[in-house]
Amino acid sequence: MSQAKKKVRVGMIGYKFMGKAHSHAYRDLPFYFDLDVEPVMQAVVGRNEEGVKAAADKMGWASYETDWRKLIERDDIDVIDIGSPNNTHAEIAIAAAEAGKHIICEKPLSLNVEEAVRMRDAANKAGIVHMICHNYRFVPAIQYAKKLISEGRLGQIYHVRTRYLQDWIMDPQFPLVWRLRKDVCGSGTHGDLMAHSIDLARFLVGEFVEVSGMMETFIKKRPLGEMSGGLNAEISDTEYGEVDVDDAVAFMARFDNGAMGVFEASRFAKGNRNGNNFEINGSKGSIRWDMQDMNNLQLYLEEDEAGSQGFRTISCTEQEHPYAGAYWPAGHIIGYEHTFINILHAFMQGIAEGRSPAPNFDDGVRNQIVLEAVEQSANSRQWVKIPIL
Ligand code: SOE
Repeated sequence: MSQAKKKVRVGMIGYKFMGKAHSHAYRDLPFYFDLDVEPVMQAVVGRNEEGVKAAADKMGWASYETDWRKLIERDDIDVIDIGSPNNTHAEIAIAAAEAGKHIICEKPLSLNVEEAVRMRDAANKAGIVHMICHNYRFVPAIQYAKKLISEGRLGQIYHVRTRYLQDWIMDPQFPLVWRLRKDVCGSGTHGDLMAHSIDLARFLVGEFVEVSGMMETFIKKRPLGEMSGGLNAEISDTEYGEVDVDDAVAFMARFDNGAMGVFEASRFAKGNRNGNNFEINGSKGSIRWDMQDMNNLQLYLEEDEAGSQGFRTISCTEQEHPYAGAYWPAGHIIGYEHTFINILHAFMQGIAEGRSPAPNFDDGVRNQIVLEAVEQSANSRQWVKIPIL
């Protein structure tokens, strides 16, 4: 007779865009993967009772709360999943760690390095399992790129260049929502989009050594308003407020292994809805990847026969490609939502084995250090060295 799996009872904070992605992933996870534990969608939290009740019913949560503190006090909750705005992450995560709950937290980890370090230290002191939700690491094509680079197939890495471009706030009438207010989100495009590119570069290339950056805010005042679901928003007031975060950011970097990096992120790149892409060049080959064609990896290998060399498209949907085999037969593609299933798979297995898989709060701290160094550099117009904390 097979033994019942240990139940891992999840309490999730926030039920909008990321809440929907995480809820879907918890529901589908056991469908695709044989886990060593059984995730249970125990409770969801939101401040608006009507909204959170409807979300719980629709997404399959067994109960709801309107105050995250109640969730942390509950002894039928093992995991706190944080998808609320950035200025809430530190307080919630530290309280959750002190209560002995495992934590998965949306990116960026916090508003600044000081908060991120406190979160990491609290999590490590409590001995709980922790992760930060950099979901793009879990795209099969990116996991495969990591394998190729680790095996030395691209040789010594010389260049990484990343672009993360969107266009959803370009209308000057798009309101001053929480994602555009420094006190709530820490930074704008930088923490929202560039944080992902920094994570991918750390995953695939190495650690940052120094950076030189620039940042720009194109629209300086916006009407007040709130997010209304997905990336939509509604104006709630006739008043205008000052925008105090970046609309676009670019920086250059040096890595510990001698590689050079060029990074660009913007929410002012018309026509780019979620244009997250990069190219890496090594002494023996290159790779290119684009989120809007996420199942494919473009690979150039010098070892290919002369005359047939060139970038070729690898459909990362075969059994050999990490995570791909859990889904469909080769060639049957997966999408954005599966990146969350994959990362939650890593998290649940981490809980089963009592370890914090990468990217965890240590990665969150290192990411935040790079984010902050780029901001310092943009303000001072000087190169800034990356400290190790
Ligand atoms: C909005 O810019 C957003 O949803 C980010 O917050 C996510 O992290 C990114 O993956 C997609 O775009």
